[in-house]
Amino acid sequence: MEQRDLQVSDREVYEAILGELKREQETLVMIASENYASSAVMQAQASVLTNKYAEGYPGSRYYGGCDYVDRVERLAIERVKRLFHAPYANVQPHSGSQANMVVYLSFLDRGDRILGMNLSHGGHLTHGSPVSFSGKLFEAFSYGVSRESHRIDYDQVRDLARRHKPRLIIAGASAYPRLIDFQAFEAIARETGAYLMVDMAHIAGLVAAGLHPSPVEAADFVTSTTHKTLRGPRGGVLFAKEQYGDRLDKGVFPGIQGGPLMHVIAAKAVAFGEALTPQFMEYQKQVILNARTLADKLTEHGFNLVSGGTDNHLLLLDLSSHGMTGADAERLLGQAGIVVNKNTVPFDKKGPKITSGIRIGTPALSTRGMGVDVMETIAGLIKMVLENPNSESVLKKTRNTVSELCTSYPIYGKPGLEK
Ligand code: DSN
Repeated sequence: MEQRDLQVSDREVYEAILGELKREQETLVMIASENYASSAVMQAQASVLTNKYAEGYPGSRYYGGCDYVDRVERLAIERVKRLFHAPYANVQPHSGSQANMVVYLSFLDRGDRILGMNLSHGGHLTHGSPVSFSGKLFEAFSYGVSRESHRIDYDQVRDLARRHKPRLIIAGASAYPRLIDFQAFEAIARETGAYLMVDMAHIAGLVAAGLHPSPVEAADFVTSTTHKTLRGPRGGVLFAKEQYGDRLDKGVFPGIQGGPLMHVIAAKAVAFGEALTPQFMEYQKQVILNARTLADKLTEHGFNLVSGGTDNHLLLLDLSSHGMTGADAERLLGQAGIVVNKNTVPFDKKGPKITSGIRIGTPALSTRGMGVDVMETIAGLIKMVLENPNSESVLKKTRNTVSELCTSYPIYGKPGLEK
């Protein structure tokens, strides 16, 4: 087979990738669920392992020639179990949604009741939203945060669980800036006879570093993505109590997936190895410190933060008092080179396409090496842009500062796909 570099063989795709690299280098990525995987992670993902079919599990495959992929999958499993002190792990789910689906389809019957966090209070689509399979296949109920504190209303969770007797309670969130009390969820699940699943996708890196309480002991099942705070390749992973392992393995394959993505599993193994290092713990400390600094500064600048602050890697700004929608704020900040996403805030009167808030996260900027001094600067930039929505000169000045910051904190060495 003739070997040609992508740069030569497919200019269109090459240039699109180069454009994305430039965008990631030249903007401040503050989407709370995004991060920069290491070059080693990307190297593993871009490897020949993409060529291999390996349905089944290490030592028990439906294809020959699996010696090396077996080695890689065993490494990934062993490392991730060590990282989270988990008795069982499955590294094959293609995504967090797939991992959640495996749990539901393995342990629930169609029409069973589930209880998850309201999407507009910070939950996730796959926790029972009517537009997702989770709300279509199961009878979904939702809990939320208290109107006063914006923290999860555990009394409401208990009341709903007692009243509706769900078969599964789901904890975990996509836009919740506070610690989650997994033991409180466990007590409610035990009292009401429900399984407990924790989707720790957003906080997995913090949990791995011991900076957020772990759900592994409290929950029957724990699901996660591997690419958010955990900083691996895009993908999913699943943990459970030992006794559920066989059923979950069958639930992944042949339940809902065919051939595992062995190149992605190799990249997961690399990321889990990185997460076991002391540097990773330092990184996660910085993620939290940066989020707190941003929260404090933005509060000083007169912004209203959902729950008044943050304990983790993200914060939610409620912009109602600034007379601005989340959609407008996302657009304005985007023009200035600060990339965030619009997000509903609890009890939002606006829909998900407009919203009253924005979600801001620090995992990606912390990976670039930015610290609290930069966060203080960025808080000032956010204030300038949002308080001067019609000022071209403010936009220009902000873009210049963003550009200087991005140049000082490169992501993968010099811009360009060439190493
Ligand atoms: N879409 C992800 C997020 O941005 O939080 C959750 O899956």
